[in-house]
Amino acid sequence: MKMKLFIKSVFTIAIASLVSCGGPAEKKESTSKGALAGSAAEKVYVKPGEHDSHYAFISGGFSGQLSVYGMPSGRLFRVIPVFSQDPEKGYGYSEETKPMLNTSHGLIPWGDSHHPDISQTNGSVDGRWVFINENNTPRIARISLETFETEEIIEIPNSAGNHSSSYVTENSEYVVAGTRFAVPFPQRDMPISEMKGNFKGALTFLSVDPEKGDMDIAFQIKMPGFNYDKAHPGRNASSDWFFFTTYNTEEANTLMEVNASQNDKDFIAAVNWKKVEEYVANGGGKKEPARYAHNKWHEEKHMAISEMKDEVLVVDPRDVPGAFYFLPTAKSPHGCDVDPTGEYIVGSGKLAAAMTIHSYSKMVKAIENKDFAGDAYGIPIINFEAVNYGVLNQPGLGPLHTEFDSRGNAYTTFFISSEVVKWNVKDLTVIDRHPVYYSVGHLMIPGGNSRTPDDKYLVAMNKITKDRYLPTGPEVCQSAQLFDISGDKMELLLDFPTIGEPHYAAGIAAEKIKAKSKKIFRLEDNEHPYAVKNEAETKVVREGNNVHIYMSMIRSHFSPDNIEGVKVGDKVYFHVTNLEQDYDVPHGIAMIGAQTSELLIMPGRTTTFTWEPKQVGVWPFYCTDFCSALHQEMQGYVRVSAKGSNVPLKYTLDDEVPGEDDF
Ligand code: K7E
Ligand code: CUA
Repeated sequence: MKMKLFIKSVFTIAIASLVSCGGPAEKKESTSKGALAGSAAEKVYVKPGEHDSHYAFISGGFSGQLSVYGMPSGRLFRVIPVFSQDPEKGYGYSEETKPMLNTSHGLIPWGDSHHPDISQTNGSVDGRWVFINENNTPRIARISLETFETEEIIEIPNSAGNHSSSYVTENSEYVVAGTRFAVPFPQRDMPISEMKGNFKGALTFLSVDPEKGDMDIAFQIKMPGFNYDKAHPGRNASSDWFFFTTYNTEEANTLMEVNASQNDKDFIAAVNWKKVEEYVANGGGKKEPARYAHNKWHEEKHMAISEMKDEVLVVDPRDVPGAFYFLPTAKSPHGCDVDPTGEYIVGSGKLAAAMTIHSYSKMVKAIENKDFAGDAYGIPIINFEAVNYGVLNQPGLGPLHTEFDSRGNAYTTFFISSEVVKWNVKDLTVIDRHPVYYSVGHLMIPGGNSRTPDDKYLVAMNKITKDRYLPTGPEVCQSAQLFDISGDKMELLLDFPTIGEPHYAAGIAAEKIKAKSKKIFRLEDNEHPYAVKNEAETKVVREGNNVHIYMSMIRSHFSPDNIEGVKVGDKVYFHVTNLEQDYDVPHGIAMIGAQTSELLIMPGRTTTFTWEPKQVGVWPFYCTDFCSALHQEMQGYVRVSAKGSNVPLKYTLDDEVPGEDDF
């Protein structure tokens, strides 16, 4: 990783000079022009108390999370915990959320999140859910845009490096998860050197319930053992298709930087998912054993339940003629992007001098005419000339990703030459270029991967910042840069730091989400088995060595707040219900010596943490969230006696047992 970065930065330096002599000279930063800087500031200024016009959901990369920003201000609102534990929110620590991180390998406390994608209706982002993939231990998550919480995580079996994921079809029929690494399918013990022809590449299609969003693995396609890097669904006419870039069509298993860069062209795999769906509906495919976790949040119960599943429906591409083709594409392509019309399929060959743009209508014709150049493992390879719309020559160095506006323009990031290039998709002409600081990966235009881009802003996400911010030791932040793309020229407006490594992002107009954002959980709907609806119901129950505290919290006390009769060796469950029914009145709770995190509990919600006291004494707990003028008074004690002591179990609030007489 370090080595690679080093090589990349050497490249950057070597090539920067190359580009700056060839490229337009007007690229001096707006900081030198007072007037320009002023207008940029106005464009990102959101007055105190006013709202941003857009949400941006930016992946956290190796943080495993998804962060929520406002555009154009670049203000950070929230980090949604998805694949990594988050003590700030108790996610992955509370008994209710731990099952969310369960996998066939056990509880995995960390993940690598890459590509958020917002659900769509009729090819437009609809603001219901965000999907995001975990790369390391292959998983796909679904996040509710009412609660901004992770509602579902499904593990992807037979996959490794879940990277060509998680993209949705035009009506969110499917979320796609493609494997980056070819692996034995199913996994087995075999010599690595026998990879070629024996490893496979799984492309997994997850169905999405149109009402509730619940996911399920519909089918898994056993493709040849290439590396499937990125993916994009078709749009409009091409909407029955899904496209995947591949690299390592050499099927090399060592020193990949050399051995996987031999072929002049790799492929974009075109998959007609409608045909596969039909085949499966007619009984096609074979059930194969596979172990994977399916974790779902149950809103009424306020908890996640993890289920282990044991088989998956596998489709051999050779059994579905007419559904699979390879489109030759230069060279080790990374990004795979389809324009809003659905006609142009852009492959970003990160090692090639030219970008390959394929034509969907040419592809259809070539398939009709069987204009093929042989096959790979039984999948026809379409002749390059027969499918290629054209190439964009020397647009920059190291193209990675492309997004689109609604006016026929594409915007591509160039990692090596550190710039965003705007080009006309039909004419294949470069219109504008703008440097970014530095080494840009993805970029995002709200709806820019859909039929209907909302194209005022573009966010470039950069891997390296070096001198852009105040130094913070050897590790400096990664960052995003906001552009105004409403005019002919891109205008850089703002830099803002990001959390973790921003790979991709998804953006949407705020109106599509704002009004339905949840404010509280209704107490009367709370079916958590340990919930209490009022203080009279609070109690402490001993079951052997387990002590269950049914606790409530309201401004500004806990009930009960004095507990005695707990012993060393007990496992104490704090089941805590926040009785508040007002917006923005969470309470927190933390217990000295607890080996979990604090809990931050929203109004109407019940959450549980465990505590195994190791020492006798009288131990305090307190509210961790400053909730009222009497927040500091929101506290209590648990008396812990020696193992085998006969101090009776007792729990009180204001010296009374809750629920008795005056309660
Ligand atoms: Cu989409 Cu970063 Cu996962 Cu390119 S990847 S940058
Ligand atoms: Cu409740 Cu502070």
